[in-house]
Amino acid sequence: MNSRIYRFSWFICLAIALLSLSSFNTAIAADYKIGMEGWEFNPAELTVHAGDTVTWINDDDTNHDIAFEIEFEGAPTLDNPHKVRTTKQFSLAFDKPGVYRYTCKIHRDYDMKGIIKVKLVDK
Ligand SMILES: [Cu+2]
Repeated sequence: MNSRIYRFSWFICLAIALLSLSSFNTAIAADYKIGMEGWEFNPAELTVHAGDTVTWINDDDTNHDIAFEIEFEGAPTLDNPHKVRTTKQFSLAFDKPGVYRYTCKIHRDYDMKGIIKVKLVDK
């Protein structure tokens, strides 16, 4: 075999290997942001992958909180909401697939609520 062709095909193999590695890395974990603005969560519905992190940012000039309807590790619940003061933020990692409904307990009567859907990571 012509040695130049041999070296070129080896280079192509290496390039493909590096490309697949880098796309694998970007699939490991992502950080999503949800605004708290005008007494609404934006987006109100968000789909992430297991292992991703969601950060809520309070852009309102009033305090909000976050309370999940079911208990899971690290999550504030209806009995113990996490207050997110104006200009502050709160982050939570979602490790298990499922549907996670939450509300701002302070403004629950104003329908301030959201859903996080967590999917399995595609392999
Ligand atoms: Cu609120």
